Amino acid sequence: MASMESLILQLHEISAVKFGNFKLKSGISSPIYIDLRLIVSYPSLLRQISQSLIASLPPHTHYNLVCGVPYTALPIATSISLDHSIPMLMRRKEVKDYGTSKSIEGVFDKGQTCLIIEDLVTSGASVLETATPLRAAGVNVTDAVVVIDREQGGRENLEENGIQLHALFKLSEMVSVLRKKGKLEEEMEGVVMRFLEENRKVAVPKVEKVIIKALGFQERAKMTKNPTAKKLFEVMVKKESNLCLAADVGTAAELLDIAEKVGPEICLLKTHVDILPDFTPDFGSKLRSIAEKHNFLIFEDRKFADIGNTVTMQYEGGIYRILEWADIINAHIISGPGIVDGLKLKGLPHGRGLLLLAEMSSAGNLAKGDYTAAAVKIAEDHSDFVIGFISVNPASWPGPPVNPAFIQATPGVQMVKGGDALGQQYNTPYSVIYDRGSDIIIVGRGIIKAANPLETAREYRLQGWKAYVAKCT
Ligand code: S5P
Repeated sequence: MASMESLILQLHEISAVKFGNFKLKSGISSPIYIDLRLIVSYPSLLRQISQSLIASLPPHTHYNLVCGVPYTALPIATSISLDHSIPMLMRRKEVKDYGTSKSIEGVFDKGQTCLIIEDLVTSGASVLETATPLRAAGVNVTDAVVVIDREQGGRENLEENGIQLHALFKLSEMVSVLRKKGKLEEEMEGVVMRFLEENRKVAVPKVEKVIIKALGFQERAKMTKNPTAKKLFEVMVKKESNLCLAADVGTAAELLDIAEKVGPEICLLKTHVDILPDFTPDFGSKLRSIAEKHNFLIFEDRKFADIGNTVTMQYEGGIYRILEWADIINAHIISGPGIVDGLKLKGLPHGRGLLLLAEMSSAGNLAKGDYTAAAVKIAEDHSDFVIGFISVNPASWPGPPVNPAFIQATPGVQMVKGGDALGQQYNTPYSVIYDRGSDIIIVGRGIIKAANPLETAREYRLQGWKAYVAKCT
C-alpha cells in the first residue's frame, strides 16, 4: 500500500496541487487548489488512491454499494468497485428534483448501505447532494470516504447529517509533507495554514433539513453520546410511542396510579415533584419500579435556572433528591452555560440527561431568536450530557440543521388547537411532530382530565407515532 507521503508527492508531481489564489465552488478564495480530475491520466496513481481509500476505513465499516460524487470521484469509485467487486451506483447530476428513481443509476435494494466516495470535502455539501437522493430511494448512507479533507467544517456538517467522514489525509497534513520535502516555501505554508485557520467552518445548505426529518429514531440512537438519550430513542422504537405524559396530578398517590395505568402507552413520564403534598422519600423508588415494569423513562420538569453551584445542590439534595430517581431533567439557559456544567457534574456520572428549554409554549414568552440559538450552541458544547430541547417549532429554527442526535420534546399539545386561560397554547400531535419538526409530544391535561386517561393516552400515542412515521417516509 502506498504511504500517505508517497501519494502526496505523486499528486504534487502531476500538479494536482497548486498554490496561488483560487475561487472555490463554495465561493471562498483559497491560496491552495487541488484538482484531482487529473488522476484519470495516471492509472497507477488512480489505483493506489482507490486502494488506500478502502484501506483507510475503520474495519467495522459496513457497506454493500459504492457511489462516487460526480464527476471527479466517478473513476475512483469505479476503480474501487472493480478491485473489490462491490456494485456501484451513479447519481445523475443533471436531475435536479431528487427523489425520483431516475436520479440513481444502477441496481439496489432498499435497506442496502452505500459508501460515498469523494475526492475533496470542504463544506460537505457535495457529499450531501449525493446522499440525499440515495436516502430518498431507501439506501442507507452512513459513511463517506474522501481523499482530502480541507478541514473547513465538512466533517462536522456531515456528522450532523448522520454521515461519518473518513479522509486519506487532511489538507494541513498535505501542506506539512510538501513543506518537509522542500516542495513548498515557508511563507506559502504560513499563508495556507492561516487560511485554513480562518476558514474553519463553512455552512452547509439548508435543504438538508429534509434528511434530518427522514432519519429514524433507530439511527439517531446510534448518534447520541448519552446513554439516557440512547435508551429513550430505543424505548420509543420498541413501544412505538413518542408520547410523554405530563403527570400534573394532585398527589403522589394519584401520580403513581396514573403511571401504572398509562405506563404501557408512554416513552416518558414527566413530573413536577414539588406539587405533590404527600411526597415521601420512597416516591422515587416507587416510580422507578413502575417505570421499569412498563419501560418508560422519568423526566422531572424542575426547570433549573440558577448559577452552576446552586443547581448542583438543588439537583442532588433537598427533600426531593431528584438526581436519585429522574433519568432526565431540564434547565433554562438564562444564567449561562455554567448551569449545564453544574448539573453535568452531578448527572453525567449517573448517565443522566438534560433537556434545555430552547422555546416555551406559553403566550408572550421570551425564549426565541438569539435565545433559542444560544441554547443550541450550549447543547452542542455539552452533547455528552445535553440530550435535546424543550421546543415548540424546531423546524423553523434558523441556521444549519440541529444535530439529529438531539431530541426535541414539545409541550402544549392537545387534540384540538387552542389554549387555556393562563397563556398555555396548544397544537395538535400531527402539527407538532410533522409540521414543526419535533420528536416527542408532551401531553398533560389532554390525558389526565379525560374521562378515560388510558384510552386517551393510546389515542395520543397513535396520533404522535403516525405523524413520526409519515415524516420518515
Ligand atoms: O414551555 C413549556 C415547557 C413545559 S416543560 N410549556 C409547558 O407547558 N411545559 C410543561 O408541559 C408544563 O409545566 C406542564 O407540565 C406541561 C403541559 O401541560 P398541559 O396540561 O398544558 O398539557
